Amino acid sequence: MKLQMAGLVLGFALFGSGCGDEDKKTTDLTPMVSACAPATQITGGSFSTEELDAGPDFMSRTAVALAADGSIHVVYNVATTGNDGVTGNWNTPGIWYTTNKSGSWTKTLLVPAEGVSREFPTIAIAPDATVAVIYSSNVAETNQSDLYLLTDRGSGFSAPTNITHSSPIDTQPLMAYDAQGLLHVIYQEIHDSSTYKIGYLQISAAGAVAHAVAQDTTIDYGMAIAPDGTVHLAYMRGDSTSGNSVLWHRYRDPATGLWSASERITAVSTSSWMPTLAAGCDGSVHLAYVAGDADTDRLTYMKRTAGVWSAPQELTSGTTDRTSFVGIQTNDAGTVQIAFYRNGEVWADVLAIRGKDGVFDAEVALTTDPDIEESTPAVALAPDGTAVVAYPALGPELPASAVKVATWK
Ligand SMILES: [Ca+2]
Repeated sequence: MKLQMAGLVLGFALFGSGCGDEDKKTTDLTPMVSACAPATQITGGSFSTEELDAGPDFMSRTAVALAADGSIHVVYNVATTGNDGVTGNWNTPGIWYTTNKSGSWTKTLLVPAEGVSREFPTIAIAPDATVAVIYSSNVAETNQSDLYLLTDRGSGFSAPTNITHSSPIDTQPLMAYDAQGLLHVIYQEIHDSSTYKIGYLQISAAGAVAHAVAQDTTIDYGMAIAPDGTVHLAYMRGDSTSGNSVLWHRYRDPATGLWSASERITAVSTSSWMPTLAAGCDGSVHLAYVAGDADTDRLTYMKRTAGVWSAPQELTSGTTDRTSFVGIQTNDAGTVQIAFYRNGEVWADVLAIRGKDGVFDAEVALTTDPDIEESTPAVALAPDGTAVVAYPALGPELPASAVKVATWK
């Protein structure tokens, strides 16, 4: 396996598009020395829930970001049903945005469906408070898909601009800002039915896009951006000998633009998948994922300190544990906030766990209604320890659904 992976030990040069000055901004990043800002660790507290949207349509794929002023920003898909009157299939989804920045929740149709699917919305907030949304959109009656960017610099969102323009199918973006305001985006490129690659691009504060493609093949990945601009990537690959899925990690050095060698970080004797990452200001990397056998799917945690990964730590238990859809964030105080979905003892609920230095409190159920299926939680975490978990809730009358946030106070 190591020999096979050796071929992946190659960086790739960034090639810019647009004017030269902007290219320099994206390629000549000066690495900064990470220093953890003063932050507080809150103890006690509990989650309280708000419903942000509800209706007869199918809501899904929530993403959430917290601004420095404490306001919550959520994007999600809404698809209507039964458009052809025959099959009752989901109609194409559009993207909605809601925020409590004004003091109360306001809801905006950010991108209408217009006959094609707008999917996988993701949101991030820059150090200068710019709100960025990226999503994938297909082209009518083709499988082609590109990524689009909208930004709100304080006076409303811009029109979407295509940031990939490439022939492969570009989809499922994940993104985060570094401390210098550079936006880093990891996404999936589907070149054909058997060729999946991880794409990577940067967007400068001025909007210049520079992109390149990592060569790894995967359909399951997580990413995190350290304050100094280091891009961390964890991803799942099949192990041909054991037949299990295993997790790998690599990172991009902002000073050289080169990617590290890929390092296998979970054992081939256990199946591991659905990696999600958070990067600490001290250079640490936090990984939450699912590890399973025939009977259980466990929420599992690992931490990378000074380049070394800790042993896997199971955070859930129970004989019918079916954990999935994991989200994780960390802050300058070292608090680690994880949210996840479980289809097990209590049917289809969202739960949360928080901890620090590998010591985690007992899990908290954010939802308990057996008639409602809550899933796919997205997590944001403020410097003061305030955590926000956003998720869609489906039922009990299908397709009626809702989007909710649970806030730790
Ligand atoms: Ca439930």
